[in-house]
Amino acid sequence: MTPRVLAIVLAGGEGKRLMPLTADRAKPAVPFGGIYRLIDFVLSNLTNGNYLRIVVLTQYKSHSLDRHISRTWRLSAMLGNYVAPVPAQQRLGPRWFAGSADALFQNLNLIYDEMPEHVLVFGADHIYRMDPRQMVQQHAESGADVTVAAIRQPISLADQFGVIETDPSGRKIVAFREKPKNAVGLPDAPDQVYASMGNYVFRTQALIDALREDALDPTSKHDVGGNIIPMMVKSGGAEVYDFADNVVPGSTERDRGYWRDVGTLDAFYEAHMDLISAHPVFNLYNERWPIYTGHDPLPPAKFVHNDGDRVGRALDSLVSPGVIISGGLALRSILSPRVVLHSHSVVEDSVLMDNVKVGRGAMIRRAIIDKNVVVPDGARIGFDPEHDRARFAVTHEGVVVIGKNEVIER
Ligand code: ADQ
Repeated sequence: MTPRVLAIVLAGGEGKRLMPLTADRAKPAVPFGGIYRLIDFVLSNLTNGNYLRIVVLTQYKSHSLDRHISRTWRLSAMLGNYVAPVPAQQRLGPRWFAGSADALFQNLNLIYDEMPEHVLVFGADHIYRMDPRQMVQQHAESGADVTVAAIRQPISLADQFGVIETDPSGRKIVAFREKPKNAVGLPDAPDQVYASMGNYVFRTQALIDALREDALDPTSKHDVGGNIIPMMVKSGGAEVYDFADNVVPGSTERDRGYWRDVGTLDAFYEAHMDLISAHPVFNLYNERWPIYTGHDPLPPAKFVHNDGDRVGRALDSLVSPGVIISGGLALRSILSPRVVLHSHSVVEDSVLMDNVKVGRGAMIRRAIIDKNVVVPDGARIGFDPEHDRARFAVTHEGVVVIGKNEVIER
């Protein structure tokens, strides 16, 4: 028999480093890859793995996230399945969650309601495919209090992750340091660390006990990575699940092991660029492990030439339903639903979100443009760094980012 499992997705993060994309939506609701939202990836992994009782803990600017979940993620209620967004309910007084462990603590009733054998606690803002059953199986066989999914990452990124040290067997966690400033590399690869992916499987009682103990500690930040996992490491019950061992049905040598934390605008941009090569390292076309999302009933993308010599074209690009390329050109770009490129416009190496309109002769290079922005005729974006910095956000790597509904002067 498969064990009873409750999955909890932590979706309350603010995503400050993704501003302006998170100005009025929670990070897990940020659009990705034309037709998806970040949260679709974790929810697809869980549902493809047949974990069909899922609560999503939200708090910060959760309106568009709630709407997306309730429109898209409707599982069969008749079989007792659900994806339920649960907003911060201030059960324990008039305050928001202090940290992710506090969010879990305040929702312990959801765990008592289900009384599962294991509780999956997964983050909501990563791009990856993972079969969670393989992790749960290792966890159940080992009898650990918690099993933490881990992946090797460059040591330069150590201060963004929970960094894990294991005993010589490679399984038992002997140290877990949340976002350390001076991490030490792995014995076999000094330029790498073993990073927590922010996905955990807990033995239910061990999680309840740890959350209760943490809630009583006035010095705690009530954070899963910062407090709960280190507490379980101390008591000797924490193990690691190596993501390199995960084999997703339908995956290939090429896209196996792909995982991206899109916590910064540059990482968000790079993960998009990973989608568009002829043989992408992240393959959206694996039908044995689909990434689910919601669709408006839009017409197919249309390519027309209406200006004599100008043919509407797209190359090395993802083009969503409802797009019209009318005498414009898209190169190495992601066009979300309802984007329109007018004659003589050129969009290169860019991510255009829902309903962006690009005027006649406008040129866009290395940009992320959020929903509903109208790019005026003849505008230049991504060509003059100084002019761009004066008007828009520009990332460390020089990607121009224009927020939702922003009005662009010519
Ligand atoms: P971070 O992502 O920096 O590191 P955090 O900001 O706590 O940690 O976010 C983790 C998840 O919890 C995200 O999905 C976020 O949306 C959500 N979240 C945060 N606060 C919440 C709250 N109060 N209520 C509900 N949800 C909340 C974490 C781990 C690291 C690990 C990285 C991997 O702490 O150890 O290496 O993820 O990216």
